[in-house]
Amino acid sequence: MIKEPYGITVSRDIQDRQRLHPEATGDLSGLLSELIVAAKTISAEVNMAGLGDFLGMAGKTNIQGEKVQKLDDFANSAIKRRMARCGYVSVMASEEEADAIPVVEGYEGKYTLAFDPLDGSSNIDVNVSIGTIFSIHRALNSGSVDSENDLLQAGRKQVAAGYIIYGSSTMLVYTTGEGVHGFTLDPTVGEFYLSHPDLKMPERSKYFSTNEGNSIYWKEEMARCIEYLKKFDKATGRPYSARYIGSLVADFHRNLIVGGIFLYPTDTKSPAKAAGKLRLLYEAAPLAFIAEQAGGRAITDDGRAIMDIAPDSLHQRVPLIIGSKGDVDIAEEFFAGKR
Ligand code: AHM
Ligand code: MG
Repeated sequence: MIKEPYGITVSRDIQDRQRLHPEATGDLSGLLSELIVAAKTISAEVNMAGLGDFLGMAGKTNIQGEKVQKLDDFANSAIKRRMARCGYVSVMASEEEADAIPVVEGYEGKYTLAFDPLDGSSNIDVNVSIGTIFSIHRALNSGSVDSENDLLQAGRKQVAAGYIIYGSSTMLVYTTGEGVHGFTLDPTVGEFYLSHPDLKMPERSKYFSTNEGNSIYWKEEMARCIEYLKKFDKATGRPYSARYIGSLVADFHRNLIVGGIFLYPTDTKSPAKAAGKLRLLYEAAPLAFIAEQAGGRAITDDGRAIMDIAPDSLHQRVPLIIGSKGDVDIAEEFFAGKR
């Protein structure tokens, strides 16, 4: 059966939201629209993976003798190409590139864009859901040479954030600070339609999502938290079930829809992970914005709100505890030594 809101396209939704702000110039709407075009291109390519020889490592040659571009390189280029001359963005950061990415000279706009072009890319070869994550800030000094600094702003200052999940269907989920809205791609006409208006995360859940294979490297607080969630206690809805895809967008998306807590804490596996695995600018902060807008929470394992962390570098890592508010509250108490 067709749901009531079917028929509202994402462009219409963006325009309607823009009308609520008479001072808006339309640049943010324009930027989101360009991103959506890139997302459709990536979605089409993801759906063709395997057929188009996109699987596996870059540097291979396909059957026609053409150089094969790895899918995450493709996604990175697709987004950069849309942004380079759109006039809405001044500078970008991508998980795929070490340095800040400038736009074509003369086309600098008033926003910054940080993105993970294809998160969970180790899952591409096994046909598991992957996603694109994006975070948009207002540039501090549009067009200035100090553009990397423009990208280093706290999540709390985001003007928009979202992700596209390439799963059993392709969905766009985004927020501009007025709730969280989900759109499903109808691939036959190439249009995203509003399918999940005003998403709210359940206050408590029955799912935890973490890589238990890392448990020998966890701190005691994390280990005790997970043991607690696995213990039987009918009154508090335990034990929780485990759900872990290993693809952040997919794990987050499930928790957004049905509730859940995702934990990627600091661990002692490698020096890099002493600060967590996931990246602040284009993984943790945008998902934290969405979580908070949907009634959830996102913190580090030392109790800081992800949204309030001032980044010190483009690829900074953070421990990430994110999901249903009641569940994150419980984890916070374990990490603070109160349980
Ligand atoms: P990536 O950016 O290299 O794809 O890594 C990020 C991914 C996330 O999607 C996922 O949550 C996490 O890494 C899984 O890590 P692990 O395999 O250590 O559990
Ligand atoms: Mg990633």
